Amino acid sequence: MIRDSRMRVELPAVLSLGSNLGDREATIRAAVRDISALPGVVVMKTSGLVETPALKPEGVDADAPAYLNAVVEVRSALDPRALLAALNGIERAHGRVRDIHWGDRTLDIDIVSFASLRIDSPELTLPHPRAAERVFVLEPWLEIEPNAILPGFGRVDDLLAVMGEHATPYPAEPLL
Ligand code: A4P
Ligand code: MG
Repeated sequence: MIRDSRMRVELPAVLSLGSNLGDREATIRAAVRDISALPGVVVMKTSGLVETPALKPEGVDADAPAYLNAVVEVRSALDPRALLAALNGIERAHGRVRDIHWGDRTLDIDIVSFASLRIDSPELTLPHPRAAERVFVLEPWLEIEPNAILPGFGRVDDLLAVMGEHATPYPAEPLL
């Protein structure tokens, strides 16, 4: 019998991509292609790019290179841990090094939500614990899913309405 980490069903998942080093747009574009090439993963929708200043643990850092971010919606036959492992592989392929917490990076891919799953472990927390307060995640997500809901936090349009902040749209061709 063949055993693997693919589920029998495909479930919807929302991924956030970010880059603030190197050719940010090219890296995010290549990463979306890499995601769509993963066996068991289909990219359903891609947002436009947005630009925001780097958020560091101590607050916004206007001296650090700014980020480009985008959100993609996928259907995944990989279970959440297998999907995260595959996404970490794509980060590594694009030169991601992990040294400083929230440090500058060529590519970060986070799982924002995976169906309505709630998981609370250090290796994988679902939904992503900081997505609800990040305009650079919520705005691109709302663009592709006007009725988006962040499980446990509520409607994305409501979350954005109370933030009173905006990310700057970054003109680019569609990501896929
Ligand atoms: N991990 C747990 N849950 C998840 C999940 N849902 N998705 C674990 C992805 N990873 C998850 O991540 C640290 C650990 O989180 C991993 O081992 C993984 O198993 P990391 O990518 O190695 O390091 P990180 O990204 O520096 O840490 P962290 O805490 O995930 O950072 P965030 O919250 O992702 O913030 N400013 C702007 N403007 N735009 C950005 O995109 N991103 C960050 C990173 C900071 N500032 C930013 C942006
Ligand atoms: Mg991350």
